[in-house]
Amino acid sequence: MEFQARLNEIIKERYRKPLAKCTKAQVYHALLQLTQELSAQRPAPDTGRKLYYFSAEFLIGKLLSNNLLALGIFDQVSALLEKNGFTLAEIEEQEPEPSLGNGGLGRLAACFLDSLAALGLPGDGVGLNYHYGLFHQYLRNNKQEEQPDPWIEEQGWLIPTDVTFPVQFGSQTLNAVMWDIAVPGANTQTANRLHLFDVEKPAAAPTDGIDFDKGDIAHHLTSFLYPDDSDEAGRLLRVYQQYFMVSAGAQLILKELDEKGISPWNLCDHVAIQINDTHPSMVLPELTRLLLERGLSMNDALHQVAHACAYTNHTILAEALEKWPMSYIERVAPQLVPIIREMDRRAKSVFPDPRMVIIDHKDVVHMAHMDIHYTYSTNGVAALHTEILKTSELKPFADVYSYKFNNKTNGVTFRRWLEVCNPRLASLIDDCIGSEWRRDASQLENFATFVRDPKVLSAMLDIKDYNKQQLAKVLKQRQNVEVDPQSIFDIQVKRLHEYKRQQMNALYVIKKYLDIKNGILPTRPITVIFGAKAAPAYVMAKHIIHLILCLRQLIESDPQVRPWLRVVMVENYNVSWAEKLIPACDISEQISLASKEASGTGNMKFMANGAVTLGTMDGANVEIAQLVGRDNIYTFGASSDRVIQMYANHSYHPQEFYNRPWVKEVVDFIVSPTLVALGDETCLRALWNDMKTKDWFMALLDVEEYTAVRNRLLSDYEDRTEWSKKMLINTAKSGFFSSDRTIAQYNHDIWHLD
Ligand code: 26Q
Repeated sequence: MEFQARLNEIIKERYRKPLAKCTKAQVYHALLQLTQELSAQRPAPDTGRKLYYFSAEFLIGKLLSNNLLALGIFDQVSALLEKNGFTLAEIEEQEPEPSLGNGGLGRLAACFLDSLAALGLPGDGVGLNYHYGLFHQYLRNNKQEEQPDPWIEEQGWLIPTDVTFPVQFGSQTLNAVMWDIAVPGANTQTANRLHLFDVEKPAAAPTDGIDFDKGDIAHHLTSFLYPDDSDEAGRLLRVYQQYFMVSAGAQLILKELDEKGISPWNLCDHVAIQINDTHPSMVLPELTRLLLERGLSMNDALHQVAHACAYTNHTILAEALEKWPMSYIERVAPQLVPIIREMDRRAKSVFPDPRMVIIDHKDVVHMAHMDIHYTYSTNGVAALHTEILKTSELKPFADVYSYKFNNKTNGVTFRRWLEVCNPRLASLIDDCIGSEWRRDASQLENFATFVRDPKVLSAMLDIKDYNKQQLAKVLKQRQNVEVDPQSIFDIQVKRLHEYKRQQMNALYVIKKYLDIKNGILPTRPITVIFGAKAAPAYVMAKHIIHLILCLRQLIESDPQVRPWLRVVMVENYNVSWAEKLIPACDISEQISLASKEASGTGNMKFMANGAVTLGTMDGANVEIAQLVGRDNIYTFGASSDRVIQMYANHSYHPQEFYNRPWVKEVVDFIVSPTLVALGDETCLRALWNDMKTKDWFMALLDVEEYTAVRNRLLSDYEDRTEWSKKMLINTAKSGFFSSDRTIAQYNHDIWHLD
C-alpha cells in the first residue's frame, strides 16, 4: 500500500478525524506508527558475517526525520504535512530526544549504525536502555544543575521483544530484557537493529536531582548512563552495567548462531564484534566463558574470541583508560575472574614486559591491554591519534603487534548532518552537481568547481544568513535571548573538558571585553556561543561553566559592550541543538590541546555545513587542514610533538606565560571585583589558581597565538566573497568525512561482512 493511504488509515483508526484537524502530537504518533510499520517490513541484510557493535553509548538523537529519509518518504511526508498546515520541524518538536550518550563516542556509534544500514551491511548495535539518559542540564544561578532526562514514552521507538537472558551477579541473577530500535537503511530495502538491554523492573526516576541508591542494581542498573563515578558505589554500578550489557549481548550472539545452525566452534567465521572503547571489554572473558560452557577448550574458545573481536580506542588521556580493581570484578562477576587470570597468564608468558600486563602488581585489570592482546584489530580514530597510540601511549603493544594496529578516521552521517539539518545547502549542491552525492559523499568534491561562480557563492552566503536567522528564532523561543544574525556566529559546542579548552575561549572573551571597554571596537559584532554538559563530579569543568555564565551576565548588562560582543550558552546541549547550531555557524572552534582530542566529529559536521575551522593541529583537524588547504582553515598552537615533549620533560610552567603583559590582566579578571560580584568567589578563585599554577592543558601556552589568529579571522570575514569561497571549499572537501566511507573501510579491513 502507498504510504499515504496507510497514513490516512492510521489517522482514521486512531483519531477519527482528518490529518488537518489533528494535534501535532497526534500527527507525530501517527507518523511514528507508519515509520515503525514500514521498517518492520524490511528484512535484515543477508550476507556472510554479521557484525555486533557493542557500545555503552548510542547517542541516536531524534529519529523521525532520519527514518523518513531512510524509508525514502521524507519529501512526500514534508509536502503532505505542509498541505495540511504543519511543518515537519514542528512535528519533530513532539519527539523526545534520548540522551543515551555523552558526546563523540556515542554519536559516532549512532552514525555508524546509520551507515551500516545504508550500505546494506548486517550490523546490529548492542547497548543499554538507560531510562533517564545522561542527565538533563539546567543552567541556574550561573551553574549547571542535573535532573533525570526521561525519554521513554508509551508509544515510542522502542520495540518490545520476548528475548531475555539471565545475567548472573554473584548470588543474584537478573534477567536482561531486550528492547529493539529499528535502523532502516537509506538506499536499501533492509533494516538492522539496535538492541538495548534493560532490567525487568526499572525504578521510577529520582524526584530531586540524579541521586539514587546505587546499590539497588535490580531496579537501578539501567537508570542512568553515567552514574557519578566519584565514589565506589558509582564505580561498581558501572561495572555491573558493563557486565550486564556484554553478558546479554554475548548470549544473543550465541542464540543467533544456534538459530542459524552454526556451531560455536566456527563462531569467528560468522561473527564480528566491535568493542567501542573499553566499556564493553568484558565481552572477551564472558564470551570465552560461554564457549567453555558449550564444550570448547580454553585454546579453542580464546581463538574464536580473538578472531571475532576488534577494539577501537577513542582516547589518549591516561585518566580515561579504564582500569578496574580485580576485587570489583570479583564482586560483580566472580565467574570471570579465573578467565581473566588465565588470559593474563598466557599474555605474560609470551610478553613479560610489565607495561603490557592485563593484571598489574596491584591486582588491577587494564581493560585496554586485555583488548589488544585478545582481539585481532586495534584502531585509532584519526591519523594523528593512531600515530600517537603507536609511538607513545601503546608503543610496547604496537612494537610486537604492528599487524593489529590500524587507523579508521571517524566520519559522520551526511544524511542527518547535511541533508536533514541543512536542506537549503543540500539543494544548492543538487543544483550544482546533481544529487548523486547523497549516496556517495565523495562526489561533493565536484562542488569545488563552483568556487568562482558568483551566483553560487552568494547563494552560500544567503543560506548561511537564513540558517542564522532560524537559529536566532530558536534561541529567542527556547531561551528568550535575542541575537543579531548579522553578527559573526562563533560556536564551541562539545562536552566540557579542560583539554578541549573552553577556558581558553573564555579568556578570549575577556580580552575582547576589556578591549571594548578601552574603546577598541571590533569591525562587526561577535556572538560567541557555547554548549556543553560537564560530568556531575568534574569540579573544574563546572567552574569553567560558571566562568562562562558569569561573563555572559556581565556582558549582557553592560550597554557599552553588549552591542559588540555577546555570550550565549545553550541549555542542555544535545543532538537537536547541534542540528540547529551547526548549519548557522560561521566559525567552528576546535581548540583542544594538540595530542589530546583523538579525532573530534563535530569539526567534520561544521565543515560540511560551510563553517570555517579555527583549530589546533589535533585529531581530525589535521586531516581537515590537509584537505582544505591553508587558505581555508585557521590553525594555531603548539604541535602535538612539542606538547608530548613538554609533558615528558615537565617543561611547561604556566607562570612564564601568565606573566606576559595582557595575559596576566585577562587571567586576573577571573577574580576581579567586577566578576566576583556576579559569581561564586570560591569557584572563580579555584579556576584562577589552577590556571596560574597548573594549567595542565596549557591554555596559557596557546592563548596569545589563538587570540591573534582569531582576530585575523574576524577581519578576513569582512571580505565576503573571499569568505564565501572558504565556505564552499569546506563543504566541497568534507566528503571524506562521511561515515559511509569510514564504515566501508572498517568492513574492508576488519569485519569482512560481505
Ligand atoms: C571511563 C571510565 C569511567 C567512567 C567513564 C569513562 C569514559 C566515559 C566516556 C571514558 C570515555 C568516554 C567517552 C569518550 C569519548 O567520547 N571520546 C571521543 O570519541 C570520539 C569518537 O571517536 C572522538 O571523536 C573524540 O575525540 C573523543 O574524545
